[in-house]
Amino acid sequence: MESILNGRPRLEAEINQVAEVAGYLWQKGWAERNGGNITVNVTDCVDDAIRAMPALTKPKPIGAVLPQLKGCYFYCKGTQKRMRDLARRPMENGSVIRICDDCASYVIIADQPVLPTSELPSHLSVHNELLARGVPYRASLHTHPIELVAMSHNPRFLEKDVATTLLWSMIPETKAFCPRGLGIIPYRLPGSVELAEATIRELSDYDVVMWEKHGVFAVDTDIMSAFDQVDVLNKSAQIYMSAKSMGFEPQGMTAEQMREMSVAFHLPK
Ligand code: 2HA
Ligand code: ZN
Repeated sequence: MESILNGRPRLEAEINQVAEVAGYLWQKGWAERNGGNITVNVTDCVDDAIRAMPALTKPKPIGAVLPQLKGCYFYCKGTQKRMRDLARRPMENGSVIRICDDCASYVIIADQPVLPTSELPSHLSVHNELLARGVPYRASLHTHPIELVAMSHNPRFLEKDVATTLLWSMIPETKAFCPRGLGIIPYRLPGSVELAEATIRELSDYDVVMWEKHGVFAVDTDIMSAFDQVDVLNKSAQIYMSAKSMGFEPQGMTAEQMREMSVAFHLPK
């Protein structure tokens, strides 16, 4: 079948990585039914032939004006699509969109007119902010990691940096590979403007943020790295819960051991 991926190895590699991560999300039990979203800014992989491709749909409003996104292209998971299906057939369960010159609407250009994720306004607002800040982050991930979501049902873990400090202290890797920690966003309606705005604010201090009693939102240079950050945090949450279910409060690494990690790995916090 004719696909935008044919003859474009860089774009194909990017989409294959999305498919691989979608499979992991399903295998981990973090992506029930249509749960979770992925968007990747693929503008760097776009050539003149793609720029000339006709739109498959009429322009649709994004719901926000996002000036940094002028002429940008994104791969987006489709709304109501399952991660486990996307893992096998990414171009049937997601699509490539082009942001129109008004910076307020988009068209779908390939491969099929699969409507993008219900969280498109929040995802695109985040990408707009990442470009405005000049950071090299191109991928955003929303998923429902079981143990992290369970922790968010305890008000103690919603206080600033309490969960971060605990999770970092469970195993040295977590601080090394999620060095900015886990931001916390109080419960807001899924898909709401309030949730999008709070997410953008919190992402200036963290790469991964918790949506209370719902899931996490992560950003990084590519989708595998965004997944890895969530994975190390959730691994720590699993270690914490394993210790608790053995009947004791885990000791955690000491403050001195954590400081030693920060110095050795030149970590920001
Ligand atoms: O798109 O997880 O929060 C499915 C979701 C929305
Ligand atoms: Zn969700």
